[in-house]
Amino acid sequence: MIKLYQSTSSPNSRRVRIFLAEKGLSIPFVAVDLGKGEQHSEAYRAINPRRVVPTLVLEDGTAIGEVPAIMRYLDEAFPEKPLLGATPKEKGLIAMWERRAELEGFAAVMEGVRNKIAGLKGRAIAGPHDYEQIPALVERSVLRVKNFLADLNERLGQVPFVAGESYSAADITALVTVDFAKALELSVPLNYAALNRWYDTLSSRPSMAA
Ligand SMILES: N[C@@H](CCC(=O)N[C@@H](CS)C(=O)NCC(=O)O)C(=O)O
Repeated sequence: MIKLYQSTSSPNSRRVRIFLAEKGLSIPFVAVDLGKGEQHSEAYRAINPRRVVPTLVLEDGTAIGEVPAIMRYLDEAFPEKPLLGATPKEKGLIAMWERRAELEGFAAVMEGVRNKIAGLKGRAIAGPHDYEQIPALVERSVLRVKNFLADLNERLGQVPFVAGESYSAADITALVTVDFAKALELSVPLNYAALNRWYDTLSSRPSMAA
């Protein structure tokens, strides 16, 4: 059976957990304790030399890292209820919006958090190499996240879901970003009606707790 190496506290792992829940898939999870540094253990490095979670391991031992790649595998291997689109047009649009959410939103929060938190000193970028924090980046990250939230509110004033008419992987990445932004003490402004409406709609889905 396929299994997912993941961490409860990891927002990247949460993107995949929500994806699985939305598809109605239940697979075994293997916990990787990032606090204890288990991602650096020899055993985990043999699975994912990039030393990050999540990693999906297939029945034959093949290891797939990187959230969008894991999502791609799952959507193709289990085509029922596609979250990356069913037609070429949907696939293109969802990939575009999911990538924007990741690059402009999720990565901006990650940059801010990793350059701010004391526990991540010397680990400003996840992976096999150590990088010192650059505290001056935090202010810019906060600005980027604020702009992302404003842009997302504008987008959701035009369409019900991030990529258009239906729920998709783009909503998952955007939702996890909004929750993750709380680590930078950023929440959705009350007057962002469209973004708050979308967040409330998504909150009622069972996958929210994943
Ligand atoms: N690009 C990777 C990023 C994965 C990543 O950064 N994961 C974080 C947790 S959210 C991690 O494993 N961090 C380990 C560390 O900080 O050493 C992906 O898409 O999966």
